[in-house]
Formats: sequence, structure tokens, C-alpha cells
Amino acid sequence: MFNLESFCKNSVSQINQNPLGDKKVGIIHFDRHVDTQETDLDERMHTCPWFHATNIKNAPPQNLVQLGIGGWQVPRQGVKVCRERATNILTVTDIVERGIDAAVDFALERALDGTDCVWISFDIDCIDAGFVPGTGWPEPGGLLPREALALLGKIVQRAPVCGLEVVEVSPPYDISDMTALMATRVICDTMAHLVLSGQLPRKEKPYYIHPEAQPELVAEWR
Ligand SMILES: [Mn+2]
Repeated sequence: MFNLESFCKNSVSQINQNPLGDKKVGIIHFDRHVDTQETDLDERMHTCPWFHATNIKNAPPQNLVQLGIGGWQVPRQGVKVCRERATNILTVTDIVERGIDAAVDFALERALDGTDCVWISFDIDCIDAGFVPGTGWPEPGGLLPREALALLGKIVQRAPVCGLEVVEVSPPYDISDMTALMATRVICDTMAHLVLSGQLPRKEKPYYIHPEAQPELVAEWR
């Protein structure tokens, strides 16, 4: 797991700590919530990451694609930011009505427009609350697990993936480990699709890694 903000800092002087350098990243974000408001309860918190991520030069807001948004827990302030910054949202209804393949085409077209790679952020609550009780803000009416896994697999197969994070899994709220199993499935499926698409194991340094970044890792890639 990486921290996107530190991964993307656009400063040549920091290049040895910054594998992305001046490359650009598109973000594909699975969630029921937009998480684009600047603050919540007067603080930056887990509901605000995409406001701040899309302030980073390497992560333009027009390359942020949010999949599975919906329900009654998306605040007006966040929606306002999405409109102002021209981010991209597909609700669960959009995905169900258009179909998985059309949603994947849309996500990749927007996330890869002028960028070098894709960061995948997977909030477990994008999946219907009936399947993932172990999360802080469960939301009825979400994606079915098979829909989320199909979207994820098709995206990973077709995009250069620079990183994955899985967030909002809360073991104390979980029942029979079902949420943890779902999160594990997301990670394992991503790894498997990276192998199937030839992205892993790495035989050479990916083009989206700055040539001068982390030179100590180059030997491992040879
Ligand atoms: Mn969420």
C-alpha cells in the first residue's frame, strides 16, 4: 500500500523519494461516497481524500473516475467540488443500466486521458451493505460483489496500474470475517489480473516510474 500524496509529489528535488516524478496518474475510485469535500467536522479526514489528492499536479481532477456512488450519504459540498472540477462519476444505477463493459470503457477513457498510469482506490463500502457489514458507514443498494470484481478485473487487465489501496475495512464490525474475505479477494484478484496482463512479475522498470527515481530498485528489476 502506498500513500498517494507522497507517491505523487511533483518536485524534481524529491525525485529519489518520489517514484512518479513528473508523470501523471488517473485515479479510479470504487466507493458509495464521493469523498471530495475539503473538510468534514472542520477537519481533513477519511471523507475528504479526493479534494486534496486532485490538488496535486500529478493527479488532475478530470482523470478522477468514481464508480458505485449513490445512496443518502453523499454531501452537497462534495458534489459541488465534483462539478467545479469536472470529475467523473458513475453511480450504481449508471453501471447497472449501461453494463459492466461500458462502465469499464468510460472509466479507462477518462482515467487514462493524458495520464501515464492508474491508481485504484477500493473502498469496501462500494459493495452492498448486505455483503460487507465490517465497515464504518455501510450503504444499502451498492454493487454486488460479482459486479465490483468484474469491473476491477477488466480495469486491471487494460490499464497500467501503479498502485492499489483497499480502505474502510473495520474488523470490529465484521461478521464471520465476510468483509475481510471480500477485501482479500479484491487484493488477490488485482494481483492475479496483473499477472495475466503481464504487469507482474516486473521484468523491467515501468515507463511511468521516473528514470531517476529510486535507483536502488533498478537492479532488482533487471
Ligand atoms: Mn465510502
